[in-house]
Amino acid sequence: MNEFRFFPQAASSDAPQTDAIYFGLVIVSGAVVLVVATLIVVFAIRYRRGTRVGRGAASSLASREFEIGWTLATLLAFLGIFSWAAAQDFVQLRPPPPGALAIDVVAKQWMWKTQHPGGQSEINSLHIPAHQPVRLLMHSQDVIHSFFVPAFRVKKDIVPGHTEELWFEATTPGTYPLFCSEYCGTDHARMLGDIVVMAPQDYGRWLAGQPQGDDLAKAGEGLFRELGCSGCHGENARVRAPPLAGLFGRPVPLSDGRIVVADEAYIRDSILLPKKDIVAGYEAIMPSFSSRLDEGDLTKLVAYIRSLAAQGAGP
Ligand code: HEC
Ligand SMILES: [Cu+2]
Repeated sequence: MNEFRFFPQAASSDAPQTDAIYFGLVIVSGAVVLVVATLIVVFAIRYRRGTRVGRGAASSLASREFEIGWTLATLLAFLGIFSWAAAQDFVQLRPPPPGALAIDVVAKQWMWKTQHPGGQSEINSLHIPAHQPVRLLMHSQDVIHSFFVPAFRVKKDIVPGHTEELWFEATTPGTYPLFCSEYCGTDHARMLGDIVVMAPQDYGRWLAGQPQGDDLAKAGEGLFRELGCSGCHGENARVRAPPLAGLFGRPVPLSDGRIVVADEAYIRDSILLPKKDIVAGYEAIMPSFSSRLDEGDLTKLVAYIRSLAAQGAGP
């Protein structure tokens, strides 16, 4: 599939920094190893049995100051690398830039399912535009998997029951391997995929050519009725349940006094574990839907509720 490479291509905006940190560490560690190994050899020869060299108390050079200085210097060098890595790379990895393209990823034994905002879905592949931040919202349907794209220098474990986020910006069009890097069962080694980075106009053309999957939010609206959500959350419901329009991104006061922001993870938990966070002023009468929904359905429902925020209308 892919030709052998000693070092993976660097195809994301983050890759050069990550590589700089990697090589920085290798060089500093290499230098330390070299000095220590050389000293071991030199001392072994110099102080071998029978040589006539002084073995008395430490000479002035091997003083306490020298030892303290040497220990501090190495410590500071490595602390320096640590803060360099933390400040430049790790911290920057956290919040995705606003306007990032949001793509849903479902991992399961043994495949990757990806879905674009327009509803176009793919299996074991993901097409993305270059030079645009892409934000992945990832879920696992069974066990722990791990999304690993060496060319982008990104890797993130996907724990069932959690919403995991990851973002990157691809820089070079091409096809790059995607691996699962958490042992997840018999066919773990075959849980592979391709990340296809395209020039933005090619991506637009590719999207338009895909079979028009049901728009995610629209499919979610259908489910919302079928599952009976609208029976409680709809306008004419007889039960008292909070209206969901405008919910997404808003802070929600809970009955235990906490205030949480209604993000994707909160909405998923509201559907799967309604007893976990009770909205202040409401009875905990909502049933759990965890046994009736798979990841695909959940993604659709969340997309629907998210779209209500944008329109400001609906149930
Ligand atoms: C039996 C009535 C009932 C049904 C059916 C129901 N809900 Fe609820 N739902 C409630 C009530 C009451 C609350 C507020 C108390 C709580 O947080 O548990 C709530 C809370 C929520 C919240 C959090 C709202 C907020 O303001 O923070 C979301 C999201 C939600 N429901 C979505 C759904 C979805 C999606 C479905 C269908 C799969 C559904 N509900 C089915 C009654 C219901
Ligand atoms: Cu896996």
